[in-house]
Amino acid sequence: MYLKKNLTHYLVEQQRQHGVVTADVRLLLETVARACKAISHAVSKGALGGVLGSLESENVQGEVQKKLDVISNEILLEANEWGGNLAAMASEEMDTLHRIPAHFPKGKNLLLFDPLDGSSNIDVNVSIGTIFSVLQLPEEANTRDVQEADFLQPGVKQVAAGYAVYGPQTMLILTVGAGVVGFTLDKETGSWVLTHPAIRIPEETAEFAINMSNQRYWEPAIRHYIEDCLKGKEGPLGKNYNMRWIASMVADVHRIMCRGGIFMYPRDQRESVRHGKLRLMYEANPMSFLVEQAGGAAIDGEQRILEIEPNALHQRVGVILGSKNEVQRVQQYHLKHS
Ligand code: AHM
Ligand code: MG
Repeated sequence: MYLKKNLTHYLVEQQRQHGVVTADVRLLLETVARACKAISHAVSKGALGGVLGSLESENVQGEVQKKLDVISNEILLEANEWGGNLAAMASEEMDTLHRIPAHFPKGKNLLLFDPLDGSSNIDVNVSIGTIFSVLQLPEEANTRDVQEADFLQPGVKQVAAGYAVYGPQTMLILTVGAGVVGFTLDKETGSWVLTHPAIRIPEETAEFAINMSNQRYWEPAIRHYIEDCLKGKEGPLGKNYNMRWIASMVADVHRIMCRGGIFMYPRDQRESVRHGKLRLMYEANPMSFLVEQAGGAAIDGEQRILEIEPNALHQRVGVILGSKNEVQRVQQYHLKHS
């Protein structure tokens, strides 16, 4: 064997043997992966490429845009526009949907992405990433212009989701609904090599990830749960917990994919976080699909995230995901303290 199994090989196999991937979704995923390679290259140049720092613009949620947020968004749009597999795209960094221009063929899929997640870490050389989700265009939209409403499908309808993490290695973690696999970018050959053929999240954990500085705003359920974690072995949970918080969801979720844990960005009393901070369509849904496919669980507090009926493209949601038994435990706290 001269060639290692790579993304193309994996996707062709999924298409041929298991029938879980259609040809157009396969090509679309290859294109997204190609865009992630270009983003990885821009990220790794850092100050040498003049790409660090902020712009004067704000995105639709009033957040200051970093140069790399905008560059990554443009790379994803440019790579995916002409392939013929998409009807429209939506991004955390754009006010509304981006229809495929009329001079390109219109495909049957919708692509949603957070082009560069973990904005606060961009300028400090800490892991960041791209998150994406693929939906099918509803039948009735084939004969008319795509509308925002066509994107508002619950997460269970996703046909693929994944993230690329730009860290010490660049990796692509992917699900097409048949488990979760991981590829590492071989920067010498440019190939996404299949290095993690079956990612599973351990059901038990004693490691949580939460921004503790928001403690005074938390709802009672989260406050009680974390208090009990901090009591350690002598407390009601009977184990000593460790804490990690990178503040890049991609990097925090990636750690959980590798060794288990629970990640929480709950709703809290701050006006801007009343419904949660993270975005349902670009962050919570794709990550929940991945986590469930790896044997974990994902809820907003009470409800399974993938079953939430979205009502807006930029909707926010509370997120609690990771090792199954620990997520269920936090759900119990919510039921008890609601
Ligand atoms: P972003 O999409 O603007 O980067 O925001 C999302 C990020 C997540 O990656 C991370 O979990 C969270 O925001 C960190 O928020 P905080 O700085 O409040 O801890
Ligand atoms: Mg984000």
